[in-house]
Amino acid sequence: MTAVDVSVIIPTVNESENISRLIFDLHEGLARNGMKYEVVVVDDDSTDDTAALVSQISAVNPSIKLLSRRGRRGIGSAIFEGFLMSKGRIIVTMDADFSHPPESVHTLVNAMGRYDVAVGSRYMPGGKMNAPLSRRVLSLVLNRVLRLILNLTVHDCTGGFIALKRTVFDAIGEIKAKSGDFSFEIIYKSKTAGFTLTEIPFVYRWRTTGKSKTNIVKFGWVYLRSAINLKLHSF
Ligand SMILES: Nc1nc2c(ncn2[C@@H]2O[C@H](COP(=O)(O)OP(=O)(O)O)[C@@H](O)[C@H]2O)c(=O)[nH]1
Ligand SMILES: [Mg+2]
Repeated sequence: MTAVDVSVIIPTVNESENISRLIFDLHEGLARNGMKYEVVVVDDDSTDDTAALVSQISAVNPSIKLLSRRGRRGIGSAIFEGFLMSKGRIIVTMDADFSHPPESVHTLVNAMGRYDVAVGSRYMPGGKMNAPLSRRVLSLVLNRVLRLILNLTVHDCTGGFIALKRTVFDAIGEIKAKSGDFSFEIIYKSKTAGFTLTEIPFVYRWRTTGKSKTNIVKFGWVYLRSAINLKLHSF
């Protein structure tokens, strides 16, 4: 076994109201379950205290790591650079705003006993998407279309809450997606490479503090283009 069991990668922009509490909750859930973990926060020029808070925590807990990017943006490349910096045998991607429940991380991690990739899903029995109606409808329609284009069995391919073995990351290589399309890039490439996937329901909570940086209408088009590119050029 490697020194680190689980690396949790969290992209952030202005999440000072969430990040300390999230790191604390992850520590409670993972360390208390006997897992050696690390948290890699990839921050893009937050103008609030996000980066300062993470570096303060990392000074007392070396399992918490900060990658501060300057003049850069994009969840996709943040996740990829977080992967490159991480050491865990298992890697988990999650948002900083509690939309992905920290208490569900160990459920995804446990699924790694039987599968190579575990996809957190809002769109299967037991899962739920709590968000404004327009956002829910657009997300559902987008997921239907993406499933068709990429021929996926997974019901939620844009959720961003995924656990994967490091061997999967080593095989699929660079993540080219710029934003939340990293989710279906990982799902599609790992499926195409022959890895096993499972879907685990989770209840998505709409953020209660801080602001969403997603414009789903704009991203809808970006996602469609990127799905078509994946289909035409990947592997
Ligand atoms: N590093 C990085 N993180 C980002 C960027 N945009 C959003 N995030 C983070 O990615 C996660 C999801 O973003 P969020 O704004 O909540 O989007 P939404 O959940 O789709 O409304 C949060 O943790 C954000 O702080 C970015 O450009 N760079
Ligand atoms: Mg969010």
